[in-house]
Amino acid sequence: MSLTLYYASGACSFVPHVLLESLGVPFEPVPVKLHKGEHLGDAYKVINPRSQVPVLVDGGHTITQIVAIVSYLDACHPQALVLPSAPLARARALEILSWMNNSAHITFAHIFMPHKFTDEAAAHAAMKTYNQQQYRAVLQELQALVTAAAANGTGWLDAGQPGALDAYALTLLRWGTMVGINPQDYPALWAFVQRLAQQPVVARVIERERLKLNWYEG
Ligand SMILES: N[C@@H](CCC(=O)N[C@@H](CS)C(=O)NCC(=O)O)C(=O)O
Repeated sequence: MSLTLYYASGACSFVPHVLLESLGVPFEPVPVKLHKGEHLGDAYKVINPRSQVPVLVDGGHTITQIVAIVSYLDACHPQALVLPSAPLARARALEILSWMNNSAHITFAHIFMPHKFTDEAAAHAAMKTYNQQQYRAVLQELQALVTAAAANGTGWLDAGQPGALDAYALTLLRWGTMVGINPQDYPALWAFVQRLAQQPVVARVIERERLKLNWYEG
């Protein structure tokens, strides 16, 4: 298959970006500059009318939504165990991935892009403050998950080797540092993210996306 990944530096597209790199399949990574509004232009809307990253193109087929992309790559590469094959373990992995995508991610969006949720500018500050507290609870939950993974012996949220869940965990903590959250408030999660960032597959993607892990300045 001929794969293309449309991604934006530091965005949630980091998740399939890491996954593709870890699968070792050839793919073309195409950067989309969200800060320059490239995703809002007509050319990108042909690729994704919702104007979002990530987009995976496989031959003539376009797949959006992280959960769908992860499921698709899992189905295409059953031997790689992108998702566990045992029914309960698979459900647990999808449970966490869905929570990251439809809850944790959205809580962050209320802090980072409040204008997406109300056009009343006066409401933005309160929305940011409230959701920063909510987001702290998200990071606490994430820290509990990585702590449990360490206790279970694998050390990763994904079975055996770092994958989509791990990459999402890194992204969510990194985003927290961009909105004034000190990663040291979550020592086990921060240690996990730093260890993950050193894995060669993940380090390659961090390098390609030119990511700074910690934006917190105190
Ligand atoms: N549920 C979507 C979320 C995608 C999403 O929120 N992408 C963000 C980057 S993290 C984006 O493209 N934002 C640009 C925008 O919405 O204007 C998915 O799983 O792909």
